[in-house]
Amino acid sequence: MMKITTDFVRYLNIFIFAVLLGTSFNAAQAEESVSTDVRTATLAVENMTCAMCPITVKKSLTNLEGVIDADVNFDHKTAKVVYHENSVSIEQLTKATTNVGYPSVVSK
Ligand SMILES: [Cu+2]
Repeated sequence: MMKITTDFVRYLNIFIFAVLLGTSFNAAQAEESVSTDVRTATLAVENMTCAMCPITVKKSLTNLEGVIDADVNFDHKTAKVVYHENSVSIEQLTKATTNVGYPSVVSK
């Protein structure tokens, strides 16, 4: 009876260790593939003349493969873009807004 209990506890410990090992391994893998190439760029965007313009600018950016989100601010005439730098370049970002009539450059 005592032996069974000890074996069970030992088995349980090994099981918990394996689960923890698996969890930390998966977390490290996920971080490598998802987080490390995520960057934020702020673009200064020209030609936005009304409150509808930011919608077109945002769409031109978020349509690009590798862009996670674009926050376009009409008052500040900026577009804050979150993107995967391994998938899309800053040149592609500025070109995308320029192609729909809103030339942009990287600000700071
Ligand atoms: Cu407009």
